[in-house]
Amino acid sequence: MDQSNRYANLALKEEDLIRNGGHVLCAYHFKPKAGYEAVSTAAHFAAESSTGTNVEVCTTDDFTRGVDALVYEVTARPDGDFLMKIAYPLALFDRNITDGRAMIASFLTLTIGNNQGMGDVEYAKMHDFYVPPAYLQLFDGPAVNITDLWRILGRPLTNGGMIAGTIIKPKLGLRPKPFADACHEFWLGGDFIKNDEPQGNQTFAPLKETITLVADAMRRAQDTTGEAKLFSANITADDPFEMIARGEYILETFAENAHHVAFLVDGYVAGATAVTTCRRRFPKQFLHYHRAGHGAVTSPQAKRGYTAFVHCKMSRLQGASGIHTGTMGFGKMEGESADRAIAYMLDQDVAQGPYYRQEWLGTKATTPIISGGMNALRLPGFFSNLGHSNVIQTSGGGAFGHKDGGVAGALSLRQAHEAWQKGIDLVDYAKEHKELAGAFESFTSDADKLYPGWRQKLGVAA
Ligand code: CAP
Ligand code: MG
Repeated sequence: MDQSNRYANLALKEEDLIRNGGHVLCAYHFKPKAGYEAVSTAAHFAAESSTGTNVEVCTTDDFTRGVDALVYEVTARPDGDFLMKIAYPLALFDRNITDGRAMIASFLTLTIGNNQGMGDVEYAKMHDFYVPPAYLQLFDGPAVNITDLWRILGRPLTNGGMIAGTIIKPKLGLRPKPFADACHEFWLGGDFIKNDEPQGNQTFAPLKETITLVADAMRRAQDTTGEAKLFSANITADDPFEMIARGEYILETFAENAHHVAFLVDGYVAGATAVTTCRRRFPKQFLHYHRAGHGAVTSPQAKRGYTAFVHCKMSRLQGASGIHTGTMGFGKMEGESADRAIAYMLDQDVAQGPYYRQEWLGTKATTPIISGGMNALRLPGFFSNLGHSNVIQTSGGGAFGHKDGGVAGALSLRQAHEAWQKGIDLVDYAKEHKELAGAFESFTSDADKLYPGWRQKLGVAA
């Protein structure tokens, strides 16, 4: 059934929709199945995403029609598919009965819900969305971000620079004492340690035992170095009450250092409820959003779902203090240098996305967390591409893969950041900093690729 006359209005002007502020706007790359026409299929997509189904129903009234999602653009793309833009009336989105605020669950159920499996749609993937002020103000947004961590570290609260971090590796398989020993080692040279995304309460490393030892390791490392240290503890669980129990135990155990603790939530796999449980039950803690699993829908290979840009934008609305933003082609995970647009969208108050300019109206920034195959040698190129170093950077292999161990690995990360900040060539800086020189010898394939001739300059035999 062609529903274009009801769910498509290509005469609508985007600037009018934005000025009126009554709609969330979504841009999809979309392809109808063979034999289906683009506009009528888009109209059906909008129907299934709002007030309709595949046939007219007798219960529809004028009010219903007034909140229809409307296709306002269908434009052929060079790739052989279409750009489809849909305006979703704000009234469609669910609101809490407790405080009237908005929820990402409802945003996703409508805009990336049943429409992902329609028989007449080959694929549709959201590449950007626009949130008007009336809806933006209903989201929690971040309560804490890198500024709060710089304050704990005694850094300048503006441009406080890279927080040198690691992930305790191996990803799984360390019992409590070797885990805590690794934490202590890294903290003697670095700032920030996170649980790896699957680490929690495995039977070989009970959370309560591990956290007790890690809290002690933090105290000792702080005493030894005279520096504040940070730990991002994974509290992800299916059950919000389990998450709360973990968080409460962790804060109680870290005691006088409880404000040095961030909470890590595997936000993609555990979903919006888990993120919001953490954001609302522990609003004073840095909410570390790990995105493990996102690649299933955000990968450029995926034709459905939404992009990494969209995923990260949703996390700022939910209140992530920081989210893994990718290494923009400088690390081991999928990504490219243009992904810096994700970081700008997260930490600026006005940012241009692929299709929409978003004003965040004072919403706190979400800090880019840069991780995945990084080491000291890769940092300068990354920072130059991004244009700044106000990020949390976590190197797992890049720290504990250092030939001289975790302390040297941590120091090499700090030294690489210093060299970039000072505008000094990394090889030249390594001549005066042995841990950084050690990183060249530890990651020789990177060194050869990024710094040809490094061996001669550092007097290292081939
Ligand atoms: C990195 C990491 C991170 C990924 C996540 C890992 O370890 O701990 O989870 O970087 O990817 O498990 O691979 P390494 P992203 O430093 O040893 O690579 O940040 O892109 O979400
Ligand atoms: Mg990991």
